[in-house]
Amino acid sequence: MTMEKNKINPEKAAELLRKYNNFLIVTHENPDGDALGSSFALLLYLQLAGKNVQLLLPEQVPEKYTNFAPAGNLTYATGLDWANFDFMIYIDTPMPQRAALSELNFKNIPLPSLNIDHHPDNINYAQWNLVIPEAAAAAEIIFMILKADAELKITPEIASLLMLGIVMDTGAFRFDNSSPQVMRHAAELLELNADYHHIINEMFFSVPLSQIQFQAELISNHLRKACLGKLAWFFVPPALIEKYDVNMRNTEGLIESLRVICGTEIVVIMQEHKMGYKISMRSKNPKYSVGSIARKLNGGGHEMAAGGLIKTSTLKSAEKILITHAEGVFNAV
Ligand SMILES: [Mn+2]
Repeated sequence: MTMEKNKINPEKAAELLRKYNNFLIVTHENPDGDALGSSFALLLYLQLAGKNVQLLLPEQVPEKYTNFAPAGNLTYATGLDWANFDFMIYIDTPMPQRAALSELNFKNIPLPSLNIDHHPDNINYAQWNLVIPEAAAAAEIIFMILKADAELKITPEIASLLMLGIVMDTGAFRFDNSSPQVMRHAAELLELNADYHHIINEMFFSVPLSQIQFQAELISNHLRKACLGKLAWFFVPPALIEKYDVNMRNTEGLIESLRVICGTEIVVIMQEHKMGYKISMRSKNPKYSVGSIARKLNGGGHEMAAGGLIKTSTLKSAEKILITHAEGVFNAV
């Protein structure tokens, strides 16, 4: 198979969905609301179109999202029988190594593939690539594809799943990626009866008390600042995670509690990792790219939201490295 780096538009993607019949959908590790909402929506849509579809997830659906998971056709295995598929779709995945297929050699996947993503650092690795960095969420791009396919109706359930992706990747329309277009798309999804009320209740108004207490203790005892308060971070002690029995998968609320503090510009959650210290970063200001820091620290992502890994053995040196990179970003402006 020739792997031309074909860049395509949503119309062409819709055509590919019509043309093939046996789909394998994959998304990235630690799947978030956008990865899951987009994948579930596409799974349902293709099923309605009478296609065979399998969604391969890197792990069990996180508890927060189990209510949104459609029944059946989800799998966590990596021992796939390629003969069951004739087309593969990557969703929200900037490079194939981030996908759920960790045990496979990506170069040997015997299927034509489509890469649907909005990460600016996407490397256009598939046979067909629909990468729109201006899109706030992969769900927004899936919506464009489904709209381009005039044959099928978008059901309220599919509209809700796409809304879930958009809501989570825009922080319910508070982040910098909340463009006029994504708001128009959200309005259209509401007209298609997306259950916005349910999504907001589940995602933002349903935090377990233990999580709030965990957060309170982190803020009281583990908040650190540098660069005149423009950089703020938590190192999350493993003992604290254990004490409150929290799932560190849901760190969005945690990073929120740093982001809201007056004067902060770059906020970071730092956690132990077998190879050093894992960092998840958010910027409040487009002038300060956390994406640029992440790319220097074994990671990647968007300019305003990114993650990396500081490979060092002590917390002190990890913090020093973080501060140096943040200073670099602040001083460059
Ligand atoms: Mn996304």
